[in-house]
Amino acid sequence: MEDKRSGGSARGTVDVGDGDRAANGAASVTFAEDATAAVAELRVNRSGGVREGVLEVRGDSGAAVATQDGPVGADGAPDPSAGARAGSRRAAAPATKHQSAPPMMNALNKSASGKKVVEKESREGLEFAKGGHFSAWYQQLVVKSELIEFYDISGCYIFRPWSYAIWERIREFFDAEIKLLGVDNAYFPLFVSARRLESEREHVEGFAAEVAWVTRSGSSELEEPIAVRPTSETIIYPAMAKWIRSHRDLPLKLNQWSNVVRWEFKHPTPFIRSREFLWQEGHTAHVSREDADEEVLVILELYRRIYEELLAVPVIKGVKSDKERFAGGLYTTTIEAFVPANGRAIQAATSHSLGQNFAKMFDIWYEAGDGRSRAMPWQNSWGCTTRTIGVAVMVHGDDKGLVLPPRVAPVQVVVVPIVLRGKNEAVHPMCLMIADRLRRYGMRVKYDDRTERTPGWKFNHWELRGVPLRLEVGPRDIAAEQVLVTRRDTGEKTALPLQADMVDAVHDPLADAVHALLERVQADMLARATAERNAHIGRAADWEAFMRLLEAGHMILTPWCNAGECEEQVKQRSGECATAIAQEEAAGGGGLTGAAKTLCLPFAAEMQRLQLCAVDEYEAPADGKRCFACERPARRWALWGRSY
Ligand code: 87F
Repeated sequence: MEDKRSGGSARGTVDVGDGDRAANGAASVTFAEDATAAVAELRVNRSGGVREGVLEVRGDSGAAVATQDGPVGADGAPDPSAGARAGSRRAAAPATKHQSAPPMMNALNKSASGKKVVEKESREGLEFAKGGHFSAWYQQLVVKSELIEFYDISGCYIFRPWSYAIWERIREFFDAEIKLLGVDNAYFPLFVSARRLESEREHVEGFAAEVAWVTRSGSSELEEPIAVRPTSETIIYPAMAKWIRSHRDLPLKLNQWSNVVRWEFKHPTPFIRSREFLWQEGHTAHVSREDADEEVLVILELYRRIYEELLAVPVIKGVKSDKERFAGGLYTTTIEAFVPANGRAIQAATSHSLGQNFAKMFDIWYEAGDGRSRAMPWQNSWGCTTRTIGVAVMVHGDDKGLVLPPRVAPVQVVVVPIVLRGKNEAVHPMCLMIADRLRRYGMRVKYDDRTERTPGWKFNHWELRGVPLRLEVGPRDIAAEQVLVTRRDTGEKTALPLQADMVDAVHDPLADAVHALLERVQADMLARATAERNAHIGRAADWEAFMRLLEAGHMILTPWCNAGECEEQVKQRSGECATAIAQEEAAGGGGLTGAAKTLCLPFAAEMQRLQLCAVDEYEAPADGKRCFACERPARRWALWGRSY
């Protein structure tokens, strides 16, 4: 008899009784049957004054639960479960809103017992290749791997436990680190009055179209509409003004873990661009500009660590150009990640110096040490969102599914019993024992002891979900006193000795070896992603070279004049020159354009870390160099690219 580990098919059936439910994994939406009587109406203010685009949520009749108008209709992505296959880059038709599984995918058959069963054969795995139709691959992956469930309001997504657990890991890390910096968590209200929001009109103006408003409760109009927070400066700073009285009240360092709503009209993408998302927003006030400036970078470094150390995604640190910075502040620092599969950069997190701008707006003063004079504090704000998860999925995922970095994986090791008829008595207790040993060590372990699934089916199942290591235990392994470990990232298999006799209260050689392998996977994932990212950074001294690199899906480092009108022109010219593919992306959804923009002006130290240019070059970029676009004298190095 031989182990059935390699030839596993994904075939399986699920008993769904007599109901007509859609099969697992379909991107279909079921309208809530028990919709509450609560009625909410959001009016989206697109143009500052006139409110239009009514989104109405009605639950009283049990009929339509949501209606919606406005440019964002369907989730817009090619229907992940429709017929297009890997390799045909643009084969899929645009989705209709509430996708249900096409008939061929949803075959209901009668089982021997007479109950209806759903053939699961073609439902489990991915039908799109990452290198084929990237956005269809991504949309299907996040659903099939159980990170996301679609929802019946465009741009809103359900975070299933598999993704929420990743967010919890990020949160645990960051929360502990900021507490070491003396930051306290607090919670502020979800709603903000129009008066408050407008007290900051100058910078909110640019964002006004994205602010969602509540205008009604039940059937009565609210006296004054209230906005749902898109960010909390206008909510937090009036409170800070009350709490900051003397220099002894500083520094004041607050953080909030919350959701925010930005009614985006660009094409939504799970995790990457959604109308509601989770984030942390830090808001601090300091006596000196130096302290505030230092904190901006300390936080940026923590964001780098979230990406590089937890998510194994390399990022580039820098400062935003004047055009791209947060208009309410002095300067914005950023970390920029990159998705090689589609040549798109993505802003991964930002840390802002607000200077004294908001202190002026919100009348924040403190009595200085001399007891006579008053001064305004220097403020910062910083934020990192659930976009983190989407970036990691896009960077590491492959044609089999997710590839999760061990540090954030909800399950790090799955134990799969290889059970053969008549020979399995020893397998189950051995699996239990191994899982227990690994858990005691502190690893997150799942023992998949389902008897109705074959080992092969389980292999596919856990590969799709990205579990970093699979441990197989069969009679042959037990006889040989070993387990077979398979890495999700490389597929590499290793036999590890069980060494049960060597286990004592403090030592467990098997757990040591598995843990070391997890660390190796983590390090290799970052190294591979970094090498691939680096292979997509080019340098250009003139327009022609710039466009060539852009079209090849690269980020481009250039000497730049640092002028806003030049940046605007680059955006326009590069958009016009974009190839058919980029133009199609722009027209056909994805909310992506073919145009390039500045991603950041990388810090000198970062240029050195990434070996982006010679030492004497980054110190004096303007020396003899001209702007690649307008040919005026260069002042800065700028990193450009197509971006999310
Ligand atoms: C959308 C609507 C209204 C971004 C918006 O980055 C206002 C805004 O102020 C808005 N989108 N912003 C900038 C947010 C700045 C800042 N806030 C705290 C952050 C990090 C956390």
